[in-house]
Amino acid sequence: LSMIRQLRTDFADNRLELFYQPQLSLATGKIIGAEALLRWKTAEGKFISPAVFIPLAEYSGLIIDIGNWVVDQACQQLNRLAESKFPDVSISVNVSIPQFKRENFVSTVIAIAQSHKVDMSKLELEITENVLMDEPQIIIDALVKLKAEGISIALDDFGTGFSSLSYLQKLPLDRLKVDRAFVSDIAEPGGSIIADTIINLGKQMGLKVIAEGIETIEQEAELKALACDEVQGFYYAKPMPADDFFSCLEKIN
Ligand code: G
Ligand code: G
Ligand code: MN
Ligand code: NA
Repeated sequence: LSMIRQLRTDFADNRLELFYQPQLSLATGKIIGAEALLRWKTAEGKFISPAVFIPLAEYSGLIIDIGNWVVDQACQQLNRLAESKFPDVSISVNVSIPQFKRENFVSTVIAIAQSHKVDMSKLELEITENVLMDEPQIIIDALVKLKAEGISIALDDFGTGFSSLSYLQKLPLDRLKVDRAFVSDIAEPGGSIIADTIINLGKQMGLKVIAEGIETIEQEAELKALACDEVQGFYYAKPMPADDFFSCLEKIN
């Protein structure tokens, strides 16, 4: 409980920061986007992982205000990108289930994006398949509305959750993210079967496929052999502050 109180205070005091992890095209080696990832910077300057505090934010309802702030921050960086030499670079933000369940979630996201006049197609929302567990039709309707505004949708952690493949076709998706659980053993004998299958599934559905959690050159080579489109992982870059991400773009693109 005291940690929730601390999170509320620190959020109000601007102690949350969005980091950005580059996403690269395997064909060109250029950065094509970034995933925005929250970090909580304590007064002592320590960073606390969202794996620790996102569940608290969800439980306490704080995730609504934090989530809106995340979209706002990402839109600010999108406008910086639009004015830079890299206007085609996109930004993805993670959205948790309680955010999606709010009646005004869709209109709020659209209002924030419109207030910044961003190119909607450069903003991507990452959802997990678990979002479909309770009321799939409500979620599908919400995604269709976001899509109609031009916002992109990615399915994150694909294959690790509790949803049925039958929903996959009903979702207005742009990208499929191959979870790092299916990348970690990809360079071992027999270790690439699931990644191969997910990549083919995504491509046959007309989606871009991005693999995450790439840590070695061997994993990259295997993903190239499997014709995966895009990659993200510590092998390329860790999540970093916005200014570092722009330096990274200057260096790589
Ligand atoms: O950055 P890290 O790997 O520690 O992130 C851990 C988890 O926290 C991931 O599942 C990620 O999706 C989630 N996460 C990170 N940033 C955000 C955010 O801005 N909003 C939500 N809802 N989840 C986030
Ligand atoms: O659940 P989600 O896919 O949003 O989680 C993203 C998380 O994965 C982030 O917290 C990020 O820090 C982490 N991550 C990104 N790249 C790598 C990697 O190459 N290896 C590992 N172990 N974690 C990674
Ligand atoms: Mn993600
Ligand atoms: Na993931």
